Amino acid sequence: MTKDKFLWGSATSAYQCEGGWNADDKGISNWDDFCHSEKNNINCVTGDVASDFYHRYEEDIKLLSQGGQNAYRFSLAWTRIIPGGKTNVSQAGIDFYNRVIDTCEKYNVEPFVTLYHYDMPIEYFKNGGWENRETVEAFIEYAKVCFKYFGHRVKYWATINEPNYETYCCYGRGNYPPNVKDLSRRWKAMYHLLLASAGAVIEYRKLNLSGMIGIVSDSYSIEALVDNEAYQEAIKNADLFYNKCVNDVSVTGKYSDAFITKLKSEYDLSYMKEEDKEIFEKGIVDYLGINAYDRTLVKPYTTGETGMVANNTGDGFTKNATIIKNWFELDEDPNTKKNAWGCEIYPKSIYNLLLALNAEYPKTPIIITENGLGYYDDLVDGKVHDVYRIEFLNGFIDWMKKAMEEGCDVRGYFVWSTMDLYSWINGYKKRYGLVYIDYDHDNKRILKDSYYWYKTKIQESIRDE
Ligand code: BGP
Repeated sequence: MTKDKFLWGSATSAYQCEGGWNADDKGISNWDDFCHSEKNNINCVTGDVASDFYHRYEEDIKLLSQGGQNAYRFSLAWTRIIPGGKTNVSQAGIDFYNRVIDTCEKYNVEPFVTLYHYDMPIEYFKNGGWENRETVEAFIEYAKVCFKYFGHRVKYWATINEPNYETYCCYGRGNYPPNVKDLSRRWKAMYHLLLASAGAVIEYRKLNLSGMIGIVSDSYSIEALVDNEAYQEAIKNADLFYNKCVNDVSVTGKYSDAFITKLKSEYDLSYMKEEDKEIFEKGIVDYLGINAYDRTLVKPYTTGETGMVANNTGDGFTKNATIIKNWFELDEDPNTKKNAWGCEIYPKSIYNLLLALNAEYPKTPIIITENGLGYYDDLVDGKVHDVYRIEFLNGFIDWMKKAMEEGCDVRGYFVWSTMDLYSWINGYKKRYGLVYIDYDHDNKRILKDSYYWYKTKIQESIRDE
């Protein structure tokens, strides 16, 4: 991978910002289906309109560019490109993303494209989703279509967004569709996600394009408040559970023995086929995309059944409690500040994480594909003074730079998110954007203080390079 300019950008995903859920040819996705069902009972909103990016992409990309950013990470909706989970490609879907890429070109913004960010055709989802190996084949066919149409225009590709966090929520916490609490199903779905990712990497390489392809992995600095053997063991187990389960396979082409031994002792792994080993080996990524929000504090497992609780209400006190029987439990540091959804405000975690990743995978470049702070922003007199977000992001960027000075090979950084958007189960009040969206007034875009701060931070960073 040749060294290009550092990517300074921000990110979104299709379901969270596009809206136009049934516009033109678009098929129905698992998230359309879930949000329209009675299972969507916490914040009861949908992504039907979301940030209306489907109609306002030009304004959003222009603002991003005027904010000094040189890259935009977004995802393609599988349901727009191949509606109905069949084989027919929708010209309307291709045209839409070509218009988005044209707009990026017009404003000198590098498009950074994720193939899959949680939303899949409902037809595959109803057939078992990622638990069904047929979805892997279907995804690879979809990836080939995307490379065919956009491969010559897009230099940065990501296969899958967060195989860990998605399956943690879908099959652990049970708050994302299919709302299951069964880790054996989680591991199977994750295996297929990783196989699909490796398969897409192989297809991309066959085309001999000049870009690069990686995976986006939510990864954590796993830490403990106590230093003894039992806590060290909990750290190791949590590292397997959250990080290495995805990163080892994607970066080294194989699972670690420790991980397989641990899984084998609890689950049937007959879906792991011998012939897949070659796919994983050939499907090694060019870079590792990291979504970094907070650290993970753990303690040893003591007692009780496996259970995971998510704070999706932003009530300021519900704990994101987790017990993984015989592995670890999540811990709490009463001295660290958190947002209303229980996310620690701890920028140094990016430094700790980057150093750990560099030690583990020294040859693989890293791109920070997401970093951001969810908050209840207030619009006062037409302004949003989000000092808390500025402080958070500034801390992360400075700690990232320190890690780079110490030898970590980081090639880009993306704020989550470009503008406010749908925050999955958390609805619309949990805002992450550099740009505020006034949902009550025609989705008007209003630049937050963090938007201006980021512009200056990028300019200063480029000057200091
Ligand atoms: C990541 C996802 C994003 C985004 C972000 C914030 O896990 O890739 O899609 O949503 O987290 O999370 P949330 O919206 O749940 O607060």
